Amino acid sequence: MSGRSSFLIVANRLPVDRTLAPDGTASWRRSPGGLVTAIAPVMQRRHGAWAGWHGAPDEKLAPFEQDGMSLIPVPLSASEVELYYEGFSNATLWPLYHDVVATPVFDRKMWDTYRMVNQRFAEAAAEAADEGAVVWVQDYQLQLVPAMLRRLRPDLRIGFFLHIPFPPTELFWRLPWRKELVEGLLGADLVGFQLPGGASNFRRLCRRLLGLPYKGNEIFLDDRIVTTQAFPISVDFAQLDSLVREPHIVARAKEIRMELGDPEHVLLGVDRLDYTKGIGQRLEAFGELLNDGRLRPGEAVFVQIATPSRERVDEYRRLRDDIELQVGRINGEHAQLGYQPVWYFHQSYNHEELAALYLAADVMVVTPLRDGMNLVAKEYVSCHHDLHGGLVLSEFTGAADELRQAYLVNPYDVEDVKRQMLTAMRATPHELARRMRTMRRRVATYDVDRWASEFLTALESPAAEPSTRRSASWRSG
Ligand code: ADQ
Repeated sequence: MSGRSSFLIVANRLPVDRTLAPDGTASWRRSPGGLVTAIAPVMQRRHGAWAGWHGAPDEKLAPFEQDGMSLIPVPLSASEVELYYEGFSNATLWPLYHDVVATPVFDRKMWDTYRMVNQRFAEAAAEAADEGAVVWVQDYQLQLVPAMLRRLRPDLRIGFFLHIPFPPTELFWRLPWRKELVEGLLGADLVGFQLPGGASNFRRLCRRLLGLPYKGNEIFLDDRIVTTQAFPISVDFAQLDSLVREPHIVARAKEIRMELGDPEHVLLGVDRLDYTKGIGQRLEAFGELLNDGRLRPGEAVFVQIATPSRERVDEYRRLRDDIELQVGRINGEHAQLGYQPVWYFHQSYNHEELAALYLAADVMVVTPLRDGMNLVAKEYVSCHHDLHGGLVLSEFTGAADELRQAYLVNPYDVEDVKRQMLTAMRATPHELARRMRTMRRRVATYDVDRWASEFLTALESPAAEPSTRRSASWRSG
């Protein structure tokens, strides 16, 4: 099977974006983000390949090379993008897995398309993988791929990682196609989750839905064992830490504060514009602090960066209108000549500008209603070698499990959010440094490299090998 890869990533998107030069020529640029950075060295070492959609509907592209990676574009038609991606992935699974904070859509056509597209990804992977290769499937858009791929290629070692939370049985149970989805995941040798809670939700579900026994991390199928385990994802700490020490980033951070009118406190939110992120909740808290007079006019500004996201899904369009109305109200009521309380940007930023913003912010406000991990919180911590800065962090993020020294909040409790925002603003430098030091130690130790290498080590350990059969002395536990 020469020309095939011994290491393969399968993800909804390829790790590249197409850019158009003014003269119309197209080229590919590596997308920003920790996943590619963490995996790139492994890809180069093992002649790795990556199968995923290239981002343009109704276009078929031949495989190509970029940055030492073989990229295998998986085509999607416009209607598949609508039904598989915007539909089943983002209007059904996304809200269902995030505590049903929006109502999931259950639509048979969406499901049929999801299944069909997952089959296409599995076939692309089967075609590209060398004998005995390691295949790592990513995220909720491709939950059927592990079983489909195993059927085509039983020789492979298959891992799956879910980037979003895995819900409790009671919520998952609503899904009309619950059995197929769980069987899809069980095609993997190793199923990874952000938190131990997600892994145990999954094991309990397998027992209740399929009657499968488990012990510890292992689920026992008739002929093999599936390992389930938490691998909390992280960021490239060293890269961010050195970036914010560069003079041009330091200068830019100072400039940002000046441009905001040099207030005492700069509060910052950075998110994809998504209803799970609790953007409305934090703006409400900030607005009330101004209404109550607990913040003096001019004392603090709130900068909210909201990356455009899933703009063709109804719920996201409504969210954008709601947030913009809320920002307009707060500014209408509290702005003065020379003072604007909320600065709202519906834009994407490059990583240098984002790093300067993190460095400029005294308080980072991260208030999701539910979030698998939340990398923004870890990025903020990585950018504060000055040990200045307070992190207000929702208890409902995966990151809250590790960053215990944050100012933890229940985002549903507006008084709690207000109190913790104020506490962070009024904290002494000594108190901020104490908290920040511990959080930085954690992120520096568990960075994204460690995440990837721990996952791959577990996937390739003998216990996870597909041939493993055990006459295990398990109990149904
Ligand atoms: P997301 O829901 O996208 O990720 P998050 O973990 O915060 O959430 O990652 C967002 C990333 O986008 C960060 O790296 C951030 O810097 C970047 N970003 C945000 N706004 C930006 C902007 N305006 N311009 C440029 N970059 C911006 C999903 C799950 C999370 C999980 C991750 C990784 O929902 O829970 O942490 O995957 O597994």
